[in-house]
Amino acid sequence: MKVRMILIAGLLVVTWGCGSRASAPAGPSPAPAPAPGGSGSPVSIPSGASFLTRAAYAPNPVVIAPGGRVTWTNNDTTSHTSTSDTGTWNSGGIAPGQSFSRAFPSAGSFAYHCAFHPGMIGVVIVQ
Ligand SMILES: [Cu+2]
Repeated sequence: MKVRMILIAGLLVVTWGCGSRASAPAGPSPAPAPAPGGSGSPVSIPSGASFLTRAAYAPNPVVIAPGGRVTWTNNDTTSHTSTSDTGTWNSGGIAPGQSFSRAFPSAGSFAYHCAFHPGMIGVVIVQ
């Protein structure tokens, strides 16, 4: 009985704490903005990418600092992927208009391609 009351009191404190913190910045920006100020380098998959080989990802190569993030956005009308040549990552199908993001913690040169269209190739350079 005593234990249960302590638990309830604890829950109340926790919920109250969260509530007050959430409403503190009284501004109309509820969405957790993905890295405003841009720690993510954008890579576009342009229209007709299936036939663009090295231009299927732009920019190519994309150069970032260690710990940086690359966000691929599919601006084509068919699905594509960002798939590591060595299997380190695989976005799965990125539908038109969708994007995929990944961080690269350590330096190196990381080749990738599209799993659906192997002619589409790109490189992420982390330095
Ligand atoms: Cu593709």
